[in-house]
Amino acid sequence: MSELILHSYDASPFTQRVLRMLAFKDLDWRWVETPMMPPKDDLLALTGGYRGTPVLQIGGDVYIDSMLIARVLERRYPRPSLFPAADMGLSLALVKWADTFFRAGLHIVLAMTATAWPEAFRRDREALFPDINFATVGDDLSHARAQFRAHASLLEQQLADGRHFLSGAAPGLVDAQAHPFVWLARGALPDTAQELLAGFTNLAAWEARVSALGEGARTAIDAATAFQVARDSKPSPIDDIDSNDAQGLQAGQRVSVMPDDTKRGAVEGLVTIATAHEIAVRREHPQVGEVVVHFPRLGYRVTPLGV
Ligand SMILES: N[C@@H](CCC(=O)N[C@@H](CS)C(=O)NCC(=O)O)C(=O)O
Repeated sequence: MSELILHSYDASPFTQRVLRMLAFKDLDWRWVETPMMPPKDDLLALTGGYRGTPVLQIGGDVYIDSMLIARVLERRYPRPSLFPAADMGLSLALVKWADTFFRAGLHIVLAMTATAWPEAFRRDREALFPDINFATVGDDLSHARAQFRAHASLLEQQLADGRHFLSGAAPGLVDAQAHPFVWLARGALPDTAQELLAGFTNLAAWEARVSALGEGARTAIDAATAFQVARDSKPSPIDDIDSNDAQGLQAGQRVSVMPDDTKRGAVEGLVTIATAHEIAVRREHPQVGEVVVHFPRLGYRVTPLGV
């Protein structure tokens, strides 16, 4: 039985990223489907307050964010590598580029569809993206369209020498990062996607190639089964504190950790890992027992709390 338990929903492009990673490594995994909006009591019991998707559980360790999940999968299943061009730092740095690509697609989708969304879902997403004004996002549609095409053109350019994947002959993290935003546009707004991707023949062939790799092998389970796994496991006993930590964090210190882009929720706990790449906190909940919740450091705000 696979140790990998993904808590996610399929409509999320960030979940799709992880599905591509699982595909490239041809992994078996178990799946707990999470709702697209609150209430998400099961997920919150596991994470301690993070409501987003994807979340990867391995025993009593809970990994937040597709980029940290990439590191974890690479560490545990090194072959085939997510970094076929031996460029891990650069590939991971491209997450910030990919976020900008996502934002262009998101603005288009919001501008063209959000007024037709069910009221409760629209309000939830407005709270999730406080930096986007849903009432006026449509005024800038033309710019968002241009940005989306400009981002997609970089993929077309990278593929212009006939390579099969963005890093070369084998698929890697950069493919997994970028592919979901083309997938999102094609699924949500096929006609618009057709216009904005017009003439990008290398990109279209790459898109089909990446999609054809699938998602590994998925087995659906319920949250209770995943919680039992957490209760039966001990989180990995790592205490890894960078002596040069930028915030001077210490093992055992109580902190809160939350994304610095959207309002996906904060998690409180005691620091077990504080490195330039990762922050992890230990916490307990009656349904899951003791777990360690891990986040990337990049893009997550750590706030020290009183004892
Ligand atoms: N940087 C995060 C972004 C995750 C993210 O924003 N996911 C969205 C769905 S695409 C989300 O969690 N939305 C709120 C929700 O589903 O409750 C990652 O790469 O995992």
